[in-house]
Amino acid sequence: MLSRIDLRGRVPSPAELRAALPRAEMDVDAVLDRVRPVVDAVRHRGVEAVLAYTEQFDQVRPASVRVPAASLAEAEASLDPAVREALLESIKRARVVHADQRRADTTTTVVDGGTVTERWVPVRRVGLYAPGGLAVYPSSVVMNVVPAQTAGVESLVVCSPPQKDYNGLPHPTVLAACALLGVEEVWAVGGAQAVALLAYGGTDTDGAVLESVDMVTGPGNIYLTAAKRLLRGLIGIDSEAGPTEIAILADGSADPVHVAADLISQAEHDTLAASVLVTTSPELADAVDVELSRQVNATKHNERVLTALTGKQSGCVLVSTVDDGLTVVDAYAAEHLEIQTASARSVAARVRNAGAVFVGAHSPVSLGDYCAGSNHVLPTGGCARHSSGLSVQTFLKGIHVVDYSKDALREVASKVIALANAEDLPAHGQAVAARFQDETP
Ligand code: HSO
Ligand code: ZN
Repeated sequence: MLSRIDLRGRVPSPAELRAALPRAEMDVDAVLDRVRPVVDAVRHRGVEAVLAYTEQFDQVRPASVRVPAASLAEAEASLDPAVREALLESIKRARVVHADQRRADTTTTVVDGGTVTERWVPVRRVGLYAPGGLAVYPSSVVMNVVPAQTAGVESLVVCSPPQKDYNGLPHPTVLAACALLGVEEVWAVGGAQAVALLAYGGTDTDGAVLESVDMVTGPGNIYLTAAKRLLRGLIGIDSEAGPTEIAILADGSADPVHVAADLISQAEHDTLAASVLVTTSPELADAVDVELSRQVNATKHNERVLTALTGKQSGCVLVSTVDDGLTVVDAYAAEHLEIQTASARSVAARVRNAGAVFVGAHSPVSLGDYCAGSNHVLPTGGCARHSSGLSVQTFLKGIHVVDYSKDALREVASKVIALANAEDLPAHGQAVAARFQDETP
């Protein structure tokens, strides 16, 4: 079922590998021209434009865009008890992990009387996006809200697309997740309109005001991603989310039933989702193929899964050794990487590039999607080479606080003046010299 690339006996360079490995194409630039007018209209016409686009794209016109407090309470009250318990567990575990991520301020004494402090300060107001589309994602509400709250973000708004079937409100499970997390401000808006409204602010039909935010995070479709790209700078963003990816590095010790199930689990998200197996064992590759055919038939979203698994973004790479496998998965830099080999922990410790690593036979990606405590908003499309998943750090900015006494400044004054002169910026040097004018040289 998976197309095969045989790299046994030769490991290309990382750059060659990147070109050779299967990958989904998501051409965000190609939709920028379609998204720009949406962003401009929301900038100039606010909620009126949001409602017009919502009608066009979501086929529904909510009475108001701000979700009433009563609807949040109602969604929480009517939540299935098992889902409620599961969401609370997911929140609890995420909170425990994210609480440990908070960076401490550091103060360095550079010289006597001269210190530099790095003070970590939360972004004041953020907009968090929970997508609609093929599935609903209350779990993504948890993954966005928990790190923001843990960072100490003061003001937080969630946006999620209005649903035709729910009277123009976001999906009730999304609303219930907001309520369980203590989020009070939720707006029923999706896609590019949501990012534009968050960036520029607006006033609802009933006078409720959405104050513009400093930062927007959360995954969404290509149009939302394009809007983030257009508005980056005016607002901060997390990394751009593309279709989800799972790579599995496995040897002959892996269980083909588990490997196939995990590849299918992420293929379920999207026809463009990527499922990649990298293995030293042709026997495992064959057994996984057999299992995939069996399990795909039985899975609910089999059409979507089959399209994803047989798409050019998915495949199986044969390698000679686990070391070569590591070279391949590092070049691929998957959003999710499972290590299903002997001594999985020590193999995992050598991974350089992955959004998240799942170690051994009992740490499937779905665990991380919901209840491991880790975050599931992770870099895709190879961005794991340079970026991290969402964390408390995403919502903190480091401020350098420079505090020098007169003596400490005097000690280094000649160096500052020399560098300023070398850059032909003598006024820079003068700003230091002016402090010592009364002193005889
Ligand atoms: N695997 C997705 C997250 C998710 N899965 C949400 C289920 N719900 C991207 O990390
Ligand atoms: Zn998932």
